[in-house]
Amino acid sequence: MEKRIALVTGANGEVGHLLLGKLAAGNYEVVALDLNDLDQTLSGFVKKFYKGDITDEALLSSIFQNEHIDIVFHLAAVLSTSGEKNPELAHHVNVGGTLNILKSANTISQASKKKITVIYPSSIAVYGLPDLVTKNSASFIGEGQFTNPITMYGINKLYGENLGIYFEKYYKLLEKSQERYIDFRCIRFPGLISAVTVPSGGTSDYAPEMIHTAAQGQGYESFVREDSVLPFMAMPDAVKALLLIADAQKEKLTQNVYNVSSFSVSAKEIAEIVLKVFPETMIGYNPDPARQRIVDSWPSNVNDTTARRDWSWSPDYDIKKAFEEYLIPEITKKYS
Ligand code: AKB
Repeated sequence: MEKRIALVTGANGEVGHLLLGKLAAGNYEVVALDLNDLDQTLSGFVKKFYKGDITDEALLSSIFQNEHIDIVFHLAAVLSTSGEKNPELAHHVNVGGTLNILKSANTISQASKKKITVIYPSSIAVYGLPDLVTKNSASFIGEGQFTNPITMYGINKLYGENLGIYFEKYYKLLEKSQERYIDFRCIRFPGLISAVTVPSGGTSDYAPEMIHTAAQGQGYESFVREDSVLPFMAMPDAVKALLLIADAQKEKLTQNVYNVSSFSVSAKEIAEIVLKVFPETMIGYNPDPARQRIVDSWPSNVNDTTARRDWSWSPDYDIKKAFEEYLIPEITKKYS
C-alpha cells in the first residue's frame, strides 16, 4: 500500500516525541516542521525537516507545494499558562498558525482536486465551568456543553475547531461551484502525561511535573489544591487516538470534534501514588490563584461515547495501568 505523507507541525513537542516514531513505523512518511532544530532522537523518523514558523505563509505554501502532503497533524500551539503570559502571541500562533495550515492545505487540495486530512488536537481548555459547584456536580460533559473558555488558549482552540469545520463545509459559501477538499478531524484531549518529556507552559502540568521531579529524587510543590480533579491520559493513548481518527472511514464520523477520555484523578491521588513509589519525596501544595482558577474552570470528566461509537476509541491505560506499566517504569529508567 502506498504510504501517506504526513506533515507534523510542532514536531519537537510532547505528542510529536511519540507520534513521529509511530507514524514512521506505520503507513506514513513524515515531513516535520518545528520552530527549533529537530530533536536528534526524532531525526531517524523524518523524511524531510523544515525549521520555521507555523505562521509563515510562504513557508507553509512551499511545504504543501513540494511535499504532496496527504494528512496534517497540527500539533504546534502555545499552551494555556504560556498563553496567559502573552495572549497576543498565543492568538498569533494558535489562530494564525491554524488558519495558515488550513488555507495552504485548501489551496493545494483545490488545485490538485485531492483531499487533505487535517487532524487537529484540541483540548478540555475549550470548556469553561462557571464555578466549582457546577464543576463538581456536572459530570460527563458532552462536546456541546459549557463551551465558554476563560483562557486565550481555550478560546483559540474552540475557534480553531470552528475554523476547521468552516474549511471542510462552508469555505467561500457564496461561490456555488466551490468544491471543498479539506477533511477536518478534531480530538479534544485531557491533560496528557508522558514518560519521555516534561511539559512546559500548560496548566495540567502539575501531574507530570510531580511524577518527573519525584523520580529525580526532588520534592514538589503543587500549584493547585490537593482536591483539584482533571481528566488525564497517558501519552501512548493520545497517540493511539490520533492514529485511530486518522484511519477512520469518513462515512463513520458523525461529527468533526470528539471528546476522548481515559481517567480522572485529583492532585492528591496522584501524590499518593507517587509517594508509594518514591517515599522519600516531599509533596506540598501552594496553589497559584490564577492557575487554580483555570483548572477549576475545566471539567473533571468528559463524555466520549461518540468517539467510542464512531471510530472505536477506547484507551489502553486506566490509572493503574498508566502508572504501573507505563509512567513509573519508564520514568524510573529515564532518570536512573
Ligand atoms: C494545558 O494545560 O494547557 C494543556 C491542555 C489541557 O490542553 N495540557
